[in-house]
Parts: sequence; structure tokens; C-alpha cells
Amino acid sequence: MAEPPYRPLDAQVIPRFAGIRTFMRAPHVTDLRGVDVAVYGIPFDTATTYRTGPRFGPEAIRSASALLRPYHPVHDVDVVEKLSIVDYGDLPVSPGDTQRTYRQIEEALAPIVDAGIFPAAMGGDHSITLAELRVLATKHGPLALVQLDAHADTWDEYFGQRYFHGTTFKRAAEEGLLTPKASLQAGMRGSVYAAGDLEGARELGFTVVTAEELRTLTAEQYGERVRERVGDTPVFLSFDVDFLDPAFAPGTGTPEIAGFSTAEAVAFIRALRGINLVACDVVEVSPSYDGPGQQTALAAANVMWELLALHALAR
Ligand SMILES: [Mn+2]
Repeated sequence: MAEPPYRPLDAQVIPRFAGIRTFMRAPHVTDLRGVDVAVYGIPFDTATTYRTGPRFGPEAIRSASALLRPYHPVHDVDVVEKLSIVDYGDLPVSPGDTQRTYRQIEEALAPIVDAGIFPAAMGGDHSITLAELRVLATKHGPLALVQLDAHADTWDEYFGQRYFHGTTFKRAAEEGLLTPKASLQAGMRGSVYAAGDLEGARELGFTVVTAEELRTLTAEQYGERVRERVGDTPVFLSFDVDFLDPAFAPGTGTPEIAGFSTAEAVAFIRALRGINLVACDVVEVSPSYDGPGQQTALAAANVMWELLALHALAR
């Protein structure tokens, strides 16, 4: 097999605490030739309903990702040997203007998707996923959504605004970017506004697996349910870091207690082997609320690496 043109710094030569902070210490490259995976940031956070802060998410995830090593012992795959990974940098955004930001994301992401490169976004709040899906759907058609999140994000509006971090997947379904019948949302929990809140997601056609129900499934059972649901449909996996319990991931905007551990999250993701994953994002990392060990950013960096490993397995 030919060497990937781009690979992270060798930690035996430049130690992991050294070097310029890019995702996994991969080279910062914007020329798309020879690239398999573009990890990129979308530092937008003014569509949040509570705490702002994920504009600094990409920076924190990059910093924590310096710890990542190339080889995945459970999947038995060398991620950087299989994939030419680059850090594409951050896309342009307009703080305070969600719809203008969407246009900027769409324009900037289109060449990556057109080139057949696997795009992996570091958020940013969850509103950004709508723009990612718009671009991806033009290439793949309607996608299957696999979402791990404390919230379904299928509300109709917030403060009179239809484009907000809690309305993303309702808009995506309305715009025909997703096939809700092939999609599965899991991890939903906590207090809601009214009895019918999650029913809204189900009425759109999504399968909603609440945190209570997800707890009764083994990781393999979850993986099986997802595979049954998505079939061969191209999958977008969206990981909201608030899927994790605030004890594991305090650095987020709308934390919900009684969430999942990092070990559980990693097991659920590993159980997704075999899905046709075409893109992903990890969102809602809000570093100013993180702990002194930056455990939220560390969790997000590792989740991203798990997603890249799934993609590496499929190639
Ligand atoms: Mn969310």
C-alpha cells in the first residue's frame, strides 16, 4: 500500500506536547489533492439557547487531540496508515448571523464534498449541522442520521428563530436532507417543555431511543438497531458532546444529568462497524465550562478519532 501523502507528526521525533496544534497534529492543508479526510472547525455558537462558548470548541479539541496515537487496537486498524488525514482549518462564520453562516459553510464545504473527501467537523453549536447536511445531500441524496445527543433538536423555533441549535433536525427533515425512516436518534433525556416534545421527532419519522431505553441495550444491540435502520443509506453521524454525562463532559452549553460515560459512548460508536458513514461532526464543546483536565475536549477528540477509525475500517 502506498504511504498516505499526509500524516501526523511522528511522536517519537516531535513529542506530543510540542508542535503547532492541529487535529491529531496532522498537517494543516487546504489543497485537496491527496487528502482522504478533512477535519475542520466551524467556530459558530450564537445559535445556542443557554451558554455560548463552542466557538472555542475546535481550538480545544485540536489541543486535546495531540494525545491521539495512530493505531486502534480494538478495530485492529492503523488510522493514519489507512487514511491521509489533514486539518483543513476553520470555515468562515459570521457570529450572530446563522443564515449567513450557513451560506458560508455551504460554500466552503462544497469543494471538499465534491472531491469525495470524508469531512469531519468540529463544532460549534449544533445549528451548524444543517449546513453540512445541505452540502452532503446534494452529493449523496437524503442521508441517514445517526445522532448521539441528550436532545433530539427537533423543536420548531426558539425566540422566533427557525434556525437554532435546537431546531436543526426538524429543518433538515423538512428540507428533505435526511431520510427520517433510516435515522436513529439516541440518548435523549432530561426535563422537556411539554409532553409531546419527543413526539415531534417521531412524527417527523425519526426513531428516538431515549437514554432510559438506550441503557437497556448492549452496545452490540444498539449497533444492530442502527444497522437495521440505516441499511445501505449514506450515514451522517452527529455526536453532541452533551450525550455524555456532565461528570464526563461538563464543558457544554446545555448539560443534562444521568447521561452516558465516555466508555459507554466509545462502545456504542465501535459497535457501528459496517455502516456507510460518509461524514460526521462532534459539536457543542464549550471549553470555558470544561474541567481543569479539559476532559470534555479530550472526550470529543477521542470520539472524533473513533469516527475516523470507523471510516478507516470501511475503506
Ligand atoms: Mn444537539
